[in-house]
Amino acid sequence: MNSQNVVAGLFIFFLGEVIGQTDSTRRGRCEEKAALQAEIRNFQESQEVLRGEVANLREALDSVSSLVAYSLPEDCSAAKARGSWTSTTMIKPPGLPPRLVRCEQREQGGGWTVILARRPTNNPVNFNTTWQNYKDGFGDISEEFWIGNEVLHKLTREIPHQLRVVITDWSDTKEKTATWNMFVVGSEDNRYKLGIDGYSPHNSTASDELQIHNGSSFSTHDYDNDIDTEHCARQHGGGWWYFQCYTANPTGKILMPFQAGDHGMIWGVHPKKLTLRSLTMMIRPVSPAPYHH
Ligand SMILES: [Ca+2]
Repeated sequence: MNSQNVVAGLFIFFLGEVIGQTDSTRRGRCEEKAALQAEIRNFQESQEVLRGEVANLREALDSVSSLVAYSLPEDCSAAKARGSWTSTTMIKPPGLPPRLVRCEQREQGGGWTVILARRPTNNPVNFNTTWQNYKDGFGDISEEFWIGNEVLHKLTREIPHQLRVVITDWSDTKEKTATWNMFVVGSEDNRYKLGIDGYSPHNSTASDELQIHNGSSFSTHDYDNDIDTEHCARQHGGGWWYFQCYTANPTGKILMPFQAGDHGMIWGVHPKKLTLRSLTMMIRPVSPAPYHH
């Protein structure tokens, strides 16, 4: 064998080795690819399983939430009937989702759901607001708020309710109160029309400034439903059952004693007109705990 043949033989040998190695690398890559594909399949399968479990959990959570909602009291009188004395209570009004409300459980036997609260505060709530806000309710239930016209309608549409008002004015910080034995709020289609009657003079130290609002539609600065040629809500700065325009303006601005103006939180007309410092309105069923599931 001459040296040329040796070189050729070596060359062929190394070429064979290189080709063999390339083949094994290719085989290795194929195996890796198959393993990766299997892992991806496994991952996809476990993802499907997880998705199923999340759906099951969601379903379980829904039924727990509806159970909780079902077991909540419909209003503060139902809460009182179950022995609740707390002022902040989660209720489930008929036909509406659960919501936090303020209850008055001590005054006059309790069971009152507070629907409007006003008092001087460092963070006054803007009551000169939209139809939508008055529909849904707004403010802070530990300070100033409006409960919402939809809640008022749903609570009062089937169950006879009474209304109680507690006011103070700047000249006399002693509370004055008044009670009406009929209070009902119509649907939004009826522009949340007010029904009020049955002022009880023997039970009241505040004058009846609401009876005259009976039958009025609700108005806000973006909806003029009053019978006046003017837009009472814009003129007087609240959302209310204005007519021509008011004898009580509970959602007006809280004015200081030295201020004056018809846009204020006013109770009554001259010479009985009071500029109010605080006001609370609350309702309860005439008969206790009348709701049925
Ligand atoms: Ca008008």
